[in-house]
Amino acid sequence: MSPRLPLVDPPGPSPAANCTFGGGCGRPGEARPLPPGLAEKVRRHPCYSEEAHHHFARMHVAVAPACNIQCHYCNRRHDCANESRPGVVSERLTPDQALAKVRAVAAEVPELSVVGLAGPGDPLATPDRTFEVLDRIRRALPDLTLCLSTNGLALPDHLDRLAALEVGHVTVTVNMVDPAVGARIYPWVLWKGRKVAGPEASRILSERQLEGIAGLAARGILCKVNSVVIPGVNDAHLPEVSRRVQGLGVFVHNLMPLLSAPEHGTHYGLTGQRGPTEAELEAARRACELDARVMRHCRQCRSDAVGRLGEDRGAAFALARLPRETARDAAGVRAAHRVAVDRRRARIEADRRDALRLVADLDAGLRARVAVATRGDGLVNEHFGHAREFLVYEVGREGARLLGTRRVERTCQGGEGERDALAAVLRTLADCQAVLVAKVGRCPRGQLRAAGIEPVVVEAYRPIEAAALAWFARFAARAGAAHDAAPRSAAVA
Ligand code: CLF
Ligand code: SF4
Repeated sequence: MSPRLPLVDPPGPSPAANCTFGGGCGRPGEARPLPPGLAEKVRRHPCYSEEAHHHFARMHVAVAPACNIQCHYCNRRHDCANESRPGVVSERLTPDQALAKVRAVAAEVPELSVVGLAGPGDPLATPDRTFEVLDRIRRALPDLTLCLSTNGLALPDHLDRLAALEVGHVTVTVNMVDPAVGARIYPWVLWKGRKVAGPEASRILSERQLEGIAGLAARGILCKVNSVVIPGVNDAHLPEVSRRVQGLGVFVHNLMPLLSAPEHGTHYGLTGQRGPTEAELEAARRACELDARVMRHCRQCRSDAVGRLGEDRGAAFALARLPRETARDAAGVRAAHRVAVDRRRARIEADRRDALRLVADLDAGLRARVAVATRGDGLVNEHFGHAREFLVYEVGREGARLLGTRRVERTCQGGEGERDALAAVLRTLADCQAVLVAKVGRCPRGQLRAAGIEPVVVEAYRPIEAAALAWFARFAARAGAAHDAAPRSAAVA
């Protein structure tokens, strides 16, 4: 197959200049490493470090039943869209149930490193319940990182309590810093016992959010800002949001697409407000990347999600399935996993450095896009037909940089619907030059080729970045050969 032309992308940061976390991805020896304290804080947090998300898991405990504001992308029957895809939480937990669930997951999932409170309402709208849960988890399982997500309205009132419980990471959803924009997102907030509507509601919310974010920084609590990208409402305004929050010490900005299917019953869903296209989301992320680190591996997970990002083992830990008592907390098993991950990281980094040498002399402007099927561990280790998502990387001589994740239906479904699912995957990956997989069947292999996407199995079970670079070196050689051959052919003709 002759290679398609390399991409000519809109001007944007290069992979090396913008490793997603500017070194905070935890790669040893990255060009702009984070200060040691900060690097250590994100090293095992799957949301704050793209690199860590290959190795570590989070779990959410859905203990927050209520909210103190109204967002047009949410209704009270669904998960908090700040942190979840809209969908009903299976179970709302009491503090006792939450602790039992955390103990059970911790005993069974060695890669668990973070427990988060992220809905279905706002955890700080019911602070007593939230702090009871945080306190009990902190005492029972001190090696786990505590994380919390909030709309920020009540945040300034609880900063000291968060710090006292060593909650290391707080996400604040900031969709605007201009009340005129906010009035199109938030119909009301509950403030000092009364419902405030219009731009005044957004003014109060914004002031409280910014005050809370500054307070987190002052206490050494790492802050991530989530923003929902709403085309025509706040998309053009988000770079201003990024600048403001970056100035307050926010660690990373996560731009998530609005999900607004009519069946969710939200205001936006019912009034036809659409979410962004892939291109619009990418444009918004690039615009914000000029001022802030931008997260690209968020999965908009449920408020009761369990597992690595991209997998959901929540059903296996439903209340009815929890043991009456969990005898062990398996802290030793988790510690052993961390040691094993450090060894794996060293091997991955060595492979990456070797692979970078293969492409060091290529044209700096040469770029390609590859999709990767992975089950975790930072490896190309998933069968094409089993993949429920692909990670899409932009590859250049500086390295491979994650652009985003794309969900798909499994194409290997035992017959029914496979043809439609494959067609959908081909559309989803249409902008990619190759797809790196552990294995791929003959039929999809042919169809991928026909669609101009090279199926690559020779890099199976290698670390993702090294595999992408090795493929890129071959791709560039073929592109160069095709380029050299073209004038000669023309001359002969
Ligand atoms: Fe949960 Fe959020 Fe903590 Fe992560 S999720 S409270 S920071 S532990 Fe992560 Fe899920 Fe995206 Fe949230 S992938 S929705 S960013
Ligand atoms: Fe829903 Fe979360 Fe918004 Fe509250 S903050 S209305 S729970 S999306």
